[in-house]
Amino acid sequence: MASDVSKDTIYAPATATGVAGVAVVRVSGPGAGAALTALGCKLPPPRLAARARLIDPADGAPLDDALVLWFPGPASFTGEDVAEFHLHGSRAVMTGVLAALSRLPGLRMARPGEFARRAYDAGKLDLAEVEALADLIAAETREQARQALAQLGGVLGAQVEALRETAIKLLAQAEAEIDFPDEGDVPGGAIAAMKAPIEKLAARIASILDDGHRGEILRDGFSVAILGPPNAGKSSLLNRLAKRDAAIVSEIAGTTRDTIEVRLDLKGLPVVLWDTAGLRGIDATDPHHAIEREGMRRARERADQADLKLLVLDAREPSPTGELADLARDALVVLNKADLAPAAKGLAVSALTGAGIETLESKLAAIVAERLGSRDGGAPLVTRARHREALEDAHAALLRARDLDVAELIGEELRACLAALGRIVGRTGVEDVLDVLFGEFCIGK
Ligand SMILES: Nc1nc2c(ncn2[C@@H]2O[C@H](COP(=O)(O)OP(=O)(O)OP(=O)(O)O)[C@@H](O)[C@H]2O)c(=O)[nH]1
Ligand SMILES: [Mg+2]
Repeated sequence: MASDVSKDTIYAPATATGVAGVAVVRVSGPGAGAALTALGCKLPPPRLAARARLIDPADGAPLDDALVLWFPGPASFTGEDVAEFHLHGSRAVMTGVLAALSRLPGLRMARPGEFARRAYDAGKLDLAEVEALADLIAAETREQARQALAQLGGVLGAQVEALRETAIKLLAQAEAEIDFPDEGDVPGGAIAAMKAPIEKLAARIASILDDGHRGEILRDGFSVAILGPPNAGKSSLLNRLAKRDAAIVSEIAGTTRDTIEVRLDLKGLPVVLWDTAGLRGIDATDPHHAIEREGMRRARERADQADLKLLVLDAREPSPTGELADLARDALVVLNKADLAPAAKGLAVSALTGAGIETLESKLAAIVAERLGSRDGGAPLVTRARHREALEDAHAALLRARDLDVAELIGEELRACLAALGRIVGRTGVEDVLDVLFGEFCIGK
């Protein structure tokens, strides 16, 4: 067994607490096999479920009639020996099994994320995959789950690995130039010859970054700010789209002050709706309007942050003026209260009756899908700001390297590029440079 005996054996419920048909307890570490036998199970064949009557080792009392699984390391999620108990999902059974495990020597309750941490330490997952695992567990919509699954499949890690390989080769060339500067035919020729491949690598990273932030938007939700004059029915529309009474609605103009946020699953796509205070011209100094002014400030802030502005107008007054006319230029304009203005033209809806809402939902979904859809059919690689920052750092280092003419300095920048790329998958990457350097260049010649 490949387990490291210096490590604790950890255990924890793998399923949410509460009453359920089945609840899973996972054990990982050198004592996992002993935990199975201590609770009265024979070690089942690897990766095959076996039925087992679990008993409390303290007094032999029955704990559950369960299924158990045995994953000897290293072919397991954490790379260690892993045991799983698939229990009846009651609090009493769960409590009994956890208590029995806690009394076994060398076993302790896992800390949050500790199983994934061990998988990462064992090289089973790179950092991007650990993040993808977290995203998959948190996914609320179909498309988020798909993206997380692609990431969990290692798409980003594979790309980064390819970029790193190229950068390592370039660094090896720079190092060779430092050690043996005069071996080329033309002085400085080797350095000049590096410019084009460095530029090409920078361009590859730039094309990965040029993705319209699709991955991050899909992960965080596409934000839609609902804007418009007071009383247009913005909050009513939010409630209608959310299918619940999330925001207060009243006939008093200026009802909404704080921004209200609602998350929606719009045809598999994650959308965050922001309801905002109505925008109108008010006296900027009148203290009676202080709260409304603050509400309007927040509304404008949301308008700037949102991925899409949804401008809601009263269908009886469909021609905005001033600030609202400016907003209308790059907003999706909706005419609400169409029940009161049957002749309204454009995207007419009624938050009151529900008329036109399906059309609006389809329109919204189409806009979101278009913004999140890929130009080349591929899933976006960058799903977190952390990836983007690291790739931007790597890109910047390459551009600096391209403009340098001293091998030592070029080497420095290439190392910075490698370090930035390494951060994505969670490694530093100096040792492998040496391997390539000695492997590719015949030092003793
Ligand atoms: N007839 C009709 N009335 C509506 C419709 N939508 C909203 N209303 C009414 O219009 C009034 C204002 O609705 P709200 O949803 O509070 O409007 P708002 O745009 O959020 O207003 P503020 O928060 O004050 O900016 C309420 O009395 C609603 O019942 C609609 O489609 N048809
Ligand atoms: Mg409102």
